[in-house]
Amino acid sequence: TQILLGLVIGAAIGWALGASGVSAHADDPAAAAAWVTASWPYLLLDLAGDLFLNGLRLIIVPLVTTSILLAMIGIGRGPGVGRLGLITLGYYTATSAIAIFVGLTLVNLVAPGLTGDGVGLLAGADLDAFASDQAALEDRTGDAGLADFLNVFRELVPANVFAAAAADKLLGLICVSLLLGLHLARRSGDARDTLVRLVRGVYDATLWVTDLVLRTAPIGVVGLLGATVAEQYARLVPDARFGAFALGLLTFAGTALAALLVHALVVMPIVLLLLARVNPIAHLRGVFPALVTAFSTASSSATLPLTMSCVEERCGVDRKVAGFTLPLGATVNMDGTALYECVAAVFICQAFGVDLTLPQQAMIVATALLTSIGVAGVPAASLVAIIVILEAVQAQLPAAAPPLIAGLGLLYVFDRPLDMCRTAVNVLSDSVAARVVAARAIRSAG
Ligand code: DAS
Repeated sequence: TQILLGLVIGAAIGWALGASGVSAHADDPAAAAAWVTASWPYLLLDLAGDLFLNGLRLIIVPLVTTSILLAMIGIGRGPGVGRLGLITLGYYTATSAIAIFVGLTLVNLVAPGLTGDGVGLLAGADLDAFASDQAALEDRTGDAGLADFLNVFRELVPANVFAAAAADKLLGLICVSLLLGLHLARRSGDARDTLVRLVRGVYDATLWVTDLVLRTAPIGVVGLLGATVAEQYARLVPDARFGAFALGLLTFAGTALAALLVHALVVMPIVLLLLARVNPIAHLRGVFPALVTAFSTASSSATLPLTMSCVEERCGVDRKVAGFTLPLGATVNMDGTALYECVAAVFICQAFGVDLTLPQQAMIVATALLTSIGVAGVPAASLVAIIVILEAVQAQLPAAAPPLIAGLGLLYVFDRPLDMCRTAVNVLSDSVAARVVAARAIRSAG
């Protein structure tokens, strides 16, 4: 209830602050945003939000490493670990593929109807007016491409675990923890027992810190949401640039949101009922604090401590299963992101009049599935993945074709609110994975 209250209060304060900024600078979104972000209410909200976010990020590395180590030590000796790994990876692949299918279906239903010959949604859009957003996007993603994206998979084997920890590069830490945990599960002796006791001690201390940080969640959510709503409102609402094709952009955002809602409120409950025999309403209530935090932070990784706390304590999932599936899921299982990548890529192609063939859409599906594994659980992480998809399509188009990437700069202005929604779907799917694996692993062990 407190988190829900934080959500409502944060949104209300943010809305009021954003509206004040717009009324102070009605026809100049940049000035309105500057006014908001220099105001003392915003600075206080931003401080509260950052303190909460730092508290969550402080816990991620010790929590991920010790929870996976203990999970592997707990299950690594028995035959179940292989089965548990297979069920987990099978779930991740299947639900991300379903999410992509949901997104593709919706965007194909919506976009051609609006674009007709393909340019309808961007008709009237002076893309040069979005040059600053395009520049901001390129600043953020650099000259990202497939080669850069595959670097993410280089992190699977970190050259230095401390450097990986310092850079929040979780993929490498997870792999090292899985291997070391398996090793410790199959060893015995004093040295091994001492190391296990140390890991357990660090894990318990991390849980204590997690509990402290989570007590501040309501205030943290007010700060995070209030600052985000205020700034986004001031930046987006008065932006006359949208006028000519606001309908097109709102249609894109609406399509993405509808697909995310279908996945969260139809697909996920069906999976919970069929594969975990769990009441979806009870599950959603159990993980609600984590979903609100995911929405407020737009970061699956930062939300991980709360996701683990909700799934273990409010949903009753065994610590070994949660400790294995959730850190892995927060990094490689991103249904919302996979869905969004497809919707954005197809929407941009349609808007530029590029009617995708079935093989090209199949390529988008495969690329989205692969890249969603490599997307980090941090804000706006999927932009690089969408660039990879657009580049793959662009390579198949004639040289005279428009630069698809310019459409992404356009969607970039909307990215934060949509990122908050897709991150909440990512976290929801991670929590459902823990329920499914717990049910299947228990059934196979039983
Ligand atoms: N913000 C990412 C996450 O934390 C998702 C994304 O960028 O699509 O899950």
